[in-house]
Amino acid sequence: MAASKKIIAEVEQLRNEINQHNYRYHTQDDPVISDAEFDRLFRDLKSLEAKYPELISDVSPTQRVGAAPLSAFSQVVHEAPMLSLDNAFVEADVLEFDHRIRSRLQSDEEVAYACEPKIDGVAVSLLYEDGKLVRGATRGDGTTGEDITRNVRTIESIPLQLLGKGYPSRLEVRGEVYFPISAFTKMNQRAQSRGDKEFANPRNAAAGTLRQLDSRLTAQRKLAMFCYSVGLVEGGELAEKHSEILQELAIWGLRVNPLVETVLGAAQCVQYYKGICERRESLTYEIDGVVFKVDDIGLQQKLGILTRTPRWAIAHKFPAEEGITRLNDVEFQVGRTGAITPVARLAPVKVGGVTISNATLHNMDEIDRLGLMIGDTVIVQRAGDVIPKIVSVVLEKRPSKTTNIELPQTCPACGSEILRSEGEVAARCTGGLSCAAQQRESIRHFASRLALDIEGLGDKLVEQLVDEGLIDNAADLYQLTEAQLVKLERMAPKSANNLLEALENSKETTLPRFIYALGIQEVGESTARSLAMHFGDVAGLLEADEALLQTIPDVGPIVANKIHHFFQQESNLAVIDSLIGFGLRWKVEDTGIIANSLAGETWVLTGSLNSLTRNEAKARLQKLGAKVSGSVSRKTTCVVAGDAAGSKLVKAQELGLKIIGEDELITLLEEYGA
Ligand code: JCF
Repeated sequence: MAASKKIIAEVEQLRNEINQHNYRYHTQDDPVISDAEFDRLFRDLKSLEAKYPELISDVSPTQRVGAAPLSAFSQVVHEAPMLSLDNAFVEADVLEFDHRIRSRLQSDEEVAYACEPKIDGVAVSLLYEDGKLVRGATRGDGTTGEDITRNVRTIESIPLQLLGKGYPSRLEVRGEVYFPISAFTKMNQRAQSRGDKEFANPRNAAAGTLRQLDSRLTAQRKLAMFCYSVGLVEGGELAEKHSEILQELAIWGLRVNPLVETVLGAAQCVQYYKGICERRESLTYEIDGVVFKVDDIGLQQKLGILTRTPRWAIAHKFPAEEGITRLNDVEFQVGRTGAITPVARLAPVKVGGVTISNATLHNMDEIDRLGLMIGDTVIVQRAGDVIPKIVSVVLEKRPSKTTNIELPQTCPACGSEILRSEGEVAARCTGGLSCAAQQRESIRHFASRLALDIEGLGDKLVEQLVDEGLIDNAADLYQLTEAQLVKLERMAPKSANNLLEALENSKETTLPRFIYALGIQEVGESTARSLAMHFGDVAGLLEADEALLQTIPDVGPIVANKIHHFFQQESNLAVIDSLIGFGLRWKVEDTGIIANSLAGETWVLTGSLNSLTRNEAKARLQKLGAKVSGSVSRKTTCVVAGDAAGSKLVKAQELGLKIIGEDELITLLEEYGA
């Protein structure tokens, strides 16, 4: 039986009512009806939808239960990069932050800051199109994340349909998904009673839950979200203050932390921090500090963005938590470039809810500085995600029998001599790529997330493959066969095939990732990107001498020397040749954002262009990190005026914005390599 107009209206009405109550309950924490009444509305809607399945829509509140498992998440390239935050640890860092901002802005006046608790969860991006939730993604490396739409749809504080009207037609909202403490504790108690593995803390639990391929499992665990900013905005405008944007988000049904406040000047930021410290224990979620943001979006744009962190925001982190324990032993690990790192083996101790049994000691100088001996009682510190460290020795508790810590003379992995060159802190194994530990670490680096991102090739597996003698270098990965893999312990045919498929997929990469993956000493992600932009291919890079290398941004004499040295080694060239031989290739185009040269800027294209299309111009600007908007406002950084530009040009002139022509645009795009 087809649904009558009356039924359609009834379904519509029920959905609106349920959405409103859902919002009152999950977002505002202020329900107006009882749970039983809510359940009744929900049941009514479900039974109508069962009777008239053609009325079921993606945004119906009944559609949050999860769906059949995916085999993998697909990747999402963020249209505007997802940034991270610079950290402040002490009051002086906050004062300095404010000082930097005021001197950059040349302002004598106090700056208004929006302050909020910093949620210890997982950063997530939500994309709404015409008010409908169409995509949820993880932050990933900030440029590329994973598509977790099915999982975010199960989170009740995330609206499937925005409320009210006036929202931009495309709106990307960002925030933090977290595990409420009470739900976390209950889940771990249940896991414990069943003998299942427990999660270390709510953040890990939230991350694990969001990465479930089976969204029905995600639906069972009650995650929540607070929104803290917007990314992409198209087809509409938002307010000009960060705090006002948050209010707009709240009106549209998105959940915003009620403790957000705007203050004037650094002293009030510090006050805010102290106030939140006092409330920390009483919150229903974990936080690891507070965030201060310049409230005025126009000022944010003036201040701009460094590679990954905005200049206009800072996280004031709570002090690390400390514990006291005994140093049982020190072992020496060999890194990717042969650097020998001493690692402390500790008597297990609980710090901030997490058991610690290892800590990094960085290098021999650090051991000297601490005056550390085996058998000592030590203070260990853990801050959020970072590796725990030893901060001091409790000398009063030093036992009569302690042992000196000495740098071994030979590499614990390959037996080659260990050398400590003049002027270098690190001692190094001289075994080079014949050292199994260096092989293992360089292959791990090659497969890691910011490099070739080979799914399923974890640390353990690399170790197994190297130990079994199946691979010596990254190129060998591409010769592995199913027959070899299934012989490994704990490797089912299905996982073997998944790995081979992941390897095949990894062959299509980008030049910056490839250069980074080579693991050249001193060449991090951002230097790799500069090298890729400068050379456009590996051929020129291989031949570059130190003088040429030094003309590239970020490359000084030391880095130039390391790069040059790397490409002088026959063994490295052989690996690169094999990789190319196995079909590794990189797209120069289509790599998403290739540089953050225009990050934080908003551009508007108007009028008609002659030598390139609007879409092409837009894509090239976006590759440089710019946002391209359809409308001119005070927030616009620059307007490109083509032929017969009309009202937008007039408005730009009225507002005194920067206006350039097509030729200037092309010069700029070429200059930045887009
Ligand atoms: O609550 C957070 N963990 C949080 C993270 C809050 C923010 O306002 C953030 C953030 C990461 C980056 N803002 C940025 C720009």
